[in-house]
Amino acid sequence: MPALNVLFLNPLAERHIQTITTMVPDTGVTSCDLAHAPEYIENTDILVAWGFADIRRLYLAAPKLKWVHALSAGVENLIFPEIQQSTTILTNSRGIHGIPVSEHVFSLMLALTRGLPRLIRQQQQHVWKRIEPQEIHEKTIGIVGLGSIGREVAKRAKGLGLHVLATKRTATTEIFVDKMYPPERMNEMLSLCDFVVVTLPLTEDTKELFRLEQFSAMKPTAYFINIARGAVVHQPDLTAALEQGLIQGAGLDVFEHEPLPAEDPLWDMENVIITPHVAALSPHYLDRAVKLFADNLLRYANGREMFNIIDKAKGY
Ligand code: OXD
Repeated sequence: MPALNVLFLNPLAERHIQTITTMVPDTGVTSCDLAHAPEYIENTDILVAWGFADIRRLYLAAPKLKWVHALSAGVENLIFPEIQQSTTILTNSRGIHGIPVSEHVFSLMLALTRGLPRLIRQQQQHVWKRIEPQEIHEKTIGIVGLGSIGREVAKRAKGLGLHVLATKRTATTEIFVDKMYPPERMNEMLSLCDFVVVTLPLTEDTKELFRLEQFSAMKPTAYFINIARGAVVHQPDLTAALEQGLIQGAGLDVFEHEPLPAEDPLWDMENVIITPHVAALSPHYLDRAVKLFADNLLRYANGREMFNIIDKAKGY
């Protein structure tokens, strides 16, 4: 019997299993989907799942489980009363998202400012019609909730010649940020921004943080980019802000309800780019996530302090 049994609710390649067993040799690694997980859960010590997986029933049937790890940064479905009241450790994969998500943020910003949605529509109709794209150089970007993703956005923003503002709960010195704001001064920051990029986790405090008041504080020429969680925004207010021209446009990867319902008005807005929650995805995602998990597994196995532990009361 291996010393530790890990159950992954995601397919793994042989190299992923090797990454884990090279780090902690006496580990049994099984991977299956949620439907087959009850077959293995009795002997599982560590469960690895996506944050959106509905694992509650599985959790309640897991007598040995000591640790649940999220392959994602978001842990929304992994927090429920029973796990909150337990001593089960909950960790996430924060720290591996910065590269793909910041590249996605700039894809959206550049596509919106260079007029790509309109140019692609013209291409589909074989229309040769020149437009006047905008520049992002020397514009101001405001990053709401500066963390590891926000820092990668800030670094790239500086490289592209933007002024960088950011909100953060705890004051830190940030080399790529020109000015930091505490969360209670967010609206003041929003009023200065040409681009507002949301990189906050979803918690009780951040739920529906963006309402009409926040969109009204923004410039009518500003673009709103959300790669965090849809529920950080009151979506009907965002829709109204776009319809009423309170802001110029939006790049949205996340929504209150996913998939975004087919009848949602956001789909057909010419000033909106919609992507289906793919900002973090890249061919390197799982390799990075497994490496991060294996590093933490080694700490766990040696009784050392683990990283990326979620405060189950706060939700991040
Ligand atoms: C995540 C995401 O939470 O990709 O990891 O949204």
